[in-house]
Amino acid sequence: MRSFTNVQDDEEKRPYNDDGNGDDNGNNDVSVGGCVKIGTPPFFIINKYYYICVGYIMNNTNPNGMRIKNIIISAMLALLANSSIDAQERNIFIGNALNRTNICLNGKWEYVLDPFRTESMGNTQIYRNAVPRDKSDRVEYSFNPAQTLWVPGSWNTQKPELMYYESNIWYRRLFDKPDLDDSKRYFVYVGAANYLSTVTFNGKRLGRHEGGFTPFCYEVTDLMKKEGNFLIIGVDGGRRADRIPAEVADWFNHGGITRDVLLVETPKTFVSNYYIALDKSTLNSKVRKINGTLLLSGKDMPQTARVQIPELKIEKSVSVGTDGKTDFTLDAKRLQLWSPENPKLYDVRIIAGSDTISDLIGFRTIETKGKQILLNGEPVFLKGICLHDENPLRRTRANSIEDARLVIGWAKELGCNFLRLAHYPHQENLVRLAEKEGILLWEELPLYWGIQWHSPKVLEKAKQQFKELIDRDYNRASSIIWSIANETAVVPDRNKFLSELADYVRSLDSTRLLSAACKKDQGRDGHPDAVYTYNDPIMQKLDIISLNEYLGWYGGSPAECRDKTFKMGLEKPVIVSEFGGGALQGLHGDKETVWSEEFQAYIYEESIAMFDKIDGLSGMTPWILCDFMSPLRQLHQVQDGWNRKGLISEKGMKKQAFYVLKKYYESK
Ligand code: GCB
Repeated sequence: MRSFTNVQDDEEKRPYNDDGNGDDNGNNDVSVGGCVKIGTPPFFIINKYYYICVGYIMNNTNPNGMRIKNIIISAMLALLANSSIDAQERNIFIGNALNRTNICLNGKWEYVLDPFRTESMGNTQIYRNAVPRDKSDRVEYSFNPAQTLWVPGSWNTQKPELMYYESNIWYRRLFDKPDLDDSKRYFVYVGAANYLSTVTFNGKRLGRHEGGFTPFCYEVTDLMKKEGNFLIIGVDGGRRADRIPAEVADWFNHGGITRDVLLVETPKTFVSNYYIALDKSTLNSKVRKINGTLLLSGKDMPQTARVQIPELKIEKSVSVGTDGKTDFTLDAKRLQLWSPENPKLYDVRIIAGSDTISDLIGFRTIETKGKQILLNGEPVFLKGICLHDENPLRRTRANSIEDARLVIGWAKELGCNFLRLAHYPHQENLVRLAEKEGILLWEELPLYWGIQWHSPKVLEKAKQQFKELIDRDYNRASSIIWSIANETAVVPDRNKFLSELADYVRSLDSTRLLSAACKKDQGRDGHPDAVYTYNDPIMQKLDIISLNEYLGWYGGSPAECRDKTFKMGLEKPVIVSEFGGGALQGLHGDKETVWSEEFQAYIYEESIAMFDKIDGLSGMTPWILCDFMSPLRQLHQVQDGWNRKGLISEKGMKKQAFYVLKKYYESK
């Protein structure tokens, strides 16, 4: 029988914990968040050529003045050639890319490893796609014949030798476009690549994108050829102190191009994105209002665009000014609201010149009143579960509609109407399927352990990642909560950072609620207190107080749940955003035997009973639906690289706790 008397500090028992001081020892990547045009960081380019030149000079055992001079001149010329791209606006966000005319570039891509991140080998940049001109020519890398990786996919789980690889890989995709059309524009769209991507096309650098979970695009119109196009993307999968996430996280760092890659084709002037939502102040009106913003890209402006919702007999002309942007309002009579019980979606069409884009959009409101969350004006209890964006059966990143169906099927069987998409933006397929299936969503950024809160650069990265997520999912009725951080220590730099981020997110989107998974005040004291209090200052900025609490697993015993009460300083709804414990599916013992299914079920029983008494409890998302890959979990024969807190094993087998939670949700 296990004794719990010697269990000390819950926080200290974790494999790693946020001390609130992200170390400042990361390298200084030049790109500051998001799509960065090449040329934005001139020092990087100059440094790189300097490095190549100096490297050559230093290493050349037979120095030849002329040769070195030529190399320097050609490097400077290459620098000038590159900077001519700087002037061009290449990166632009394209919303709803999956539903546009496109060529899917998924499949087998050739690759070259670049473990030292030199970007060039034998003095030739890898993105030049060089091949020896003749038998005496020397090129020190090759895509032909090359090794291949599937895109989308995590490189780690495709080849044993790449399992823990975290440096650079250059991917290449060749394609022809025989029907190349001069009246069109072309964009490379990447659903996500983890973490830092250098995008090049037909030998030109287009830019760098930072952030492993959000989409980005670059325009390639004037570089396209009918034959022999080569798209080369270098992906650096490294963890760094100045990245988001930072160096240590309790999930597997799946590197590479992990989501779809498309070549999107648009008219010269086209609808690049739109933001459409029900105006919550008109919820109870007979004629409700739908607010929208439309963004056009191209030269054909000003012009008139049309917005249609045929099923509601809505057709509205809107004038778009020279800035390519306009706001509009639609009057909607007899609008059916979107809800989990009735996930009604309307076909919304936007027509601008020769461009037509359509999307299935649901209309709902979400707000709080006192300690309640109101969906369409009615209190809702969020019966949720946390999720990582992995398919445990395939043991890799999720990246398809089938992967999304698998987890949504399990969540529905559990009785859920809500998912917490932890700890970073999940694949768009999942968000869209959730909308069709009536599942509400919490979405978040990896603002997790060890973030450099003091760094303005890191704050910019966080803003950029949020912007990209909102650009992608603003129109999704399923998505109701933006969470700005997970379990971060309350220190002044972090409070300032998160406060500014909260304001920023609200300035982009006022149609959703804000939350963050917070810690109790009794941080490092184990579990002696009978009353848990919550006074994290960031809660002032949030709509919902969310808390992670592992009493019974990280310290304390499940039985102690009976003695605890919770005291929130604020009149706001509460979500228990994490609780749980680990169990190896198939391992049985009595309810005090750690790692047994019985022990996990016991934690669930006691925790649920404890949390259910919280005044203002509006939902819970226990940790977690499925066992997930984590390098922090190495207990042999129990974990073997898996965090075992799932209710379902990596083989798809349900553990006892699954049924404990299901029973509770059936009763709610
Ligand atoms: C947490 C973290 C989550 C971990 C979990 C655990 O509090 O938010 O990312 O995986 O605990 O298993 O310890």
